[in-house]
Amino acid sequence: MTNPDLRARRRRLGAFVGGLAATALAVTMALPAAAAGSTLQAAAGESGRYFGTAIAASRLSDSTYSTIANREFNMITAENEMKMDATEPSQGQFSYTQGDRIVNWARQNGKQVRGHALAWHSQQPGWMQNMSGTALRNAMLNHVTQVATYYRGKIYAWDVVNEAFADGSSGARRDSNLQRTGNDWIEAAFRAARAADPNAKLCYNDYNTDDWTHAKTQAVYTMVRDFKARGVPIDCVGLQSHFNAQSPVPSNYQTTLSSFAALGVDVQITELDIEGSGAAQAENYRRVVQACLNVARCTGITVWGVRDTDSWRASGTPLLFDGSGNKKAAYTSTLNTLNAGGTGTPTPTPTPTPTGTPTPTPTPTPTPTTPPPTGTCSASLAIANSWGGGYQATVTVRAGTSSINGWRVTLPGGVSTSNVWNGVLANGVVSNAAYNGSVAAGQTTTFGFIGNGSAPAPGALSCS
Ligand code: G2I
Repeated sequence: MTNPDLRARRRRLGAFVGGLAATALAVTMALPAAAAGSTLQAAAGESGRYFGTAIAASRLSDSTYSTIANREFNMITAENEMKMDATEPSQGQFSYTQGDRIVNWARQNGKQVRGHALAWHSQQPGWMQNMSGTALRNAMLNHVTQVATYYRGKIYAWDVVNEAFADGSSGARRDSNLQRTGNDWIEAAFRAARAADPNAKLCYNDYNTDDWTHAKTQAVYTMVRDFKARGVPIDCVGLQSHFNAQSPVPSNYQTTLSSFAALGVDVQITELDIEGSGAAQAENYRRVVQACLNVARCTGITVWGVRDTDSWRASGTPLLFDGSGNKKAAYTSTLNTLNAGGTGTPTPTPTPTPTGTPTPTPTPTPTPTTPPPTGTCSASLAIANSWGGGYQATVTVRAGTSSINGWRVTLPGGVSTSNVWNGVLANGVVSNAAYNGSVAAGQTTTFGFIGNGSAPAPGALSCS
């Protein structure tokens, strides 16, 4: 499961050797040969990424299937077993037997799990399909809360809401019983998921959102940007990326990934499959994998099944292994591309220093040529939502007559929270996240949190 970050290590070694050369020491130091990952998970792990697959619980007893899955993949998505119809077949009666088979298999084999999916217009249980209005909204929120709570601590990322936008050129939300409960159903689902499992990454997941110029892509982008601006808790965008001749890999795919990432969310390729065969299919896989590797916040790739015969569209032979479990050209192309790496280096996870390797001296931080701004700030707290036992607060931070480059807001005494977004909590003080510290004179930014117990009075907070 844990893959050595070989590429980062090679880079550190390179920097170290460069430093020695600069001090004019005649050193001939052979770098270790680049140890290529021999499985998809090992090769993706070289750049700190995961490589996953969808798993069907009913196939785990097939040893060809489970052997490949265990060897190649380190992120697991339940293909159907954690959907609404599977987990709440009767209202208020939750069933986790099939989902647990997959989660347990993953955990026993040292793999992480992507949860799929908490709220969706499709694959609703019959009782929910017939509901509307407030009753449906409450049932959906209860479902999100119950399922995310049950799996709390076991999920790397949840697809909180799946496929909520319409296809075509409208850029509108998809009509559905959930949409008809009010346009805010998506953010309500995200808030409920955050409250239930504060440590899972929360994703919006959709298909036909790969081409940057498509109205649906732009509509999802606009929603995510709005969520980030208003402090709705969202951490990632999932691009399903189901490709075929009618829906090919777009030439601007990397632009789509990097544009979402620039909003301050992770991007994950969540259901990749590409119909085809041979060299053409292999080339399409290469393009998708390379695009992810070139975007630092593209944190992993999941293919939607193991062998072609396991696919929801088996006749299109869209996966990396044939029906007998043999590696296809698309597999080799994917593996080689992962091993060659890209230009988007994720924030490095700490790797142990190899024994006997000198630690390079850190470069001193250059003295700033302009003094740090001295602007003051003010902050005010509002209660966005509350319920028995908890509440959601929004804090607006405003720069005074000068711009500020970083802020710290002291939460009111008695506030209990471990769940802050757009800010970093330490000892009752929230400071800016990496991306929202700079606020121009007179302008504002916001952060939010879910608090336990009763809400504090709204009003001014101390800001420095
Ligand atoms: O349709 C492809 C995917 C699109 N994005 C969301 C994913 O959740 C979706 O996955 C597919 C599964 O791969 C299929 O396996 O979702 C389908 C349903 O929307 C799944 O199909 C269902 C059939 O509809 C059922 O009749 C069948 O019992 O698969 C079930 C289990 O084989």
